[in-house]
Amino acid sequence: MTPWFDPSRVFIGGHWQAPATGETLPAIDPSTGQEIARIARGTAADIDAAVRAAQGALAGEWGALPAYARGRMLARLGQLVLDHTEALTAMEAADVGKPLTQARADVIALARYCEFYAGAADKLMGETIPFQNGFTVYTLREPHGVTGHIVPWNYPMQIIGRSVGAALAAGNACVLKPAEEACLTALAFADLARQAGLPAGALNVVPGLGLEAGAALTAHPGIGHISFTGSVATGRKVQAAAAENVVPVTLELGGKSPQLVFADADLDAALPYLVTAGIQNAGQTCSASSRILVQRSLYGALCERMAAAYRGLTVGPASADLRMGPLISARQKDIVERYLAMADPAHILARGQLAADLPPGGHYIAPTLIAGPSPDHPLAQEEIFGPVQIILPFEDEDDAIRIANGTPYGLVASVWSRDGGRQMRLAKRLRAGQVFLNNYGAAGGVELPFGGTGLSGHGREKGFEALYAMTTLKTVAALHG
Ligand code: TXE
Repeated sequence: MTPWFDPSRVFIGGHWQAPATGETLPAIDPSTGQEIARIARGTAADIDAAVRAAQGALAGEWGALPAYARGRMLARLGQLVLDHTEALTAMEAADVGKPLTQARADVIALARYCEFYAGAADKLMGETIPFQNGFTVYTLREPHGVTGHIVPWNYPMQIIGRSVGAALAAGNACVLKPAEEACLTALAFADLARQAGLPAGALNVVPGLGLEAGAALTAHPGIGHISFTGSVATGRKVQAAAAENVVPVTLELGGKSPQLVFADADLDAALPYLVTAGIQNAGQTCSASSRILVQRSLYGALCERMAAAYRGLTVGPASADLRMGPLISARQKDIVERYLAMADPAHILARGQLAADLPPGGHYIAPTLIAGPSPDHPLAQEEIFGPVQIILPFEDEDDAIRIANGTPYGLVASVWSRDGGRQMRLAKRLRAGQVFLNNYGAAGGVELPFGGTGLSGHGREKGFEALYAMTTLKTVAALHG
């Protein structure tokens, strides 16, 4: 896997250039622990140059484009992403450790975001508002200006698609800071944007460390909106930085999302979702389902069926394309192992297996299914961000809601039941930004507004809601008699 561009450079104002310090950071393959590239170590000076380039784009060619022309460029960009499916798949698999099938799905999702926002760009409308006689009042949706995008390492392409795609469609110019652990596909996206003819400065990509490039981006007074996906701790810092400049911020901070399985559920239909939602991307998914809540009468049977499914899971390098690859880093593996050490061995229902002959430097961990121990235990309360699922019994709807809503998070939730009334009741009572009825994840749904409540963050991405978030509303009141 050799990128077709030079990842030791930053992409600013339509050009590849050396970062201001000339320094680089290693890109590590999580499957092997080996260095696969050197990436630019952007700092405050590069961020400042990127913000200025974005401001220039807004004052120049990009800012002058009509909405349909922005959409046309995004459509071209989406097609270029599709044309590079295999190259991007290999790059993401090597950089993030995703099994090839999952990396390929992320490429397709990125293309879908480009397509969706390409089509939406010229359909973002204001309203006319009935007002006093003699007035005509209407609203205009205008871009914030320069938007900052801080992206984590778990789904780089999907998160870039949903946040940068919406921002560009709405007419903003973007400065993107990908995660230091995984930024190759962000840089590839920049080059594809160049190839698609995006005017210089409309999209700028500056890799670097969170405390250097990331903090500089959130503190920059030229930024009009910040989108952040990552940890709660960093999210707090990002919101504080946004408060200094009094700019809006969208925060997506993960969760502890439950699936509620009632005794009348179609278990055969549910089982694949119950397991996959916990182990996809090695559990490093903001909307991972890390809690399975089961009605008491079904608890023993479901524990057995899930345990059997876990024993059939094998973890291997991304290139082996198994259902699970490595974790992103030694640090992340350490976090997950510390949580596993909290579990009473008697409560561990099943573990998957590690493939034979794993590369020695990879960050592998066997997926683990744990019974209980109780809804308020740290294992059932905190985001582990690894392939660990906790399975807990509940008595009835009230008990299920008490446990499901009993964490500080509220990202997504699902209900498995054949009872339509129960589905509707629980969809209302669950504390979550998305609720799935007899499914989980709705296949990623680029069209579906996504975001959380509580410690899961605030603001919505995806769908049309993201376009509203990426604009500011102006009301025009004309008095004409
Ligand atoms: O996150 P950070 P990390 C959770 C998950 C994981 C934990 C730690 O539980 O175990 O966070 O992961 C940039 N100003 N999630 O350390 O620090 C950083 O460079 C501005 C959940 O990777 O939040 C990267 O680009 N930016 C999650 C991004 O923030 C800063 C996805 C995320 O890093 C910064 C990832 C600063 N001061 C982790 N410090 C999800 N919601 O899906 C860091 N960054």
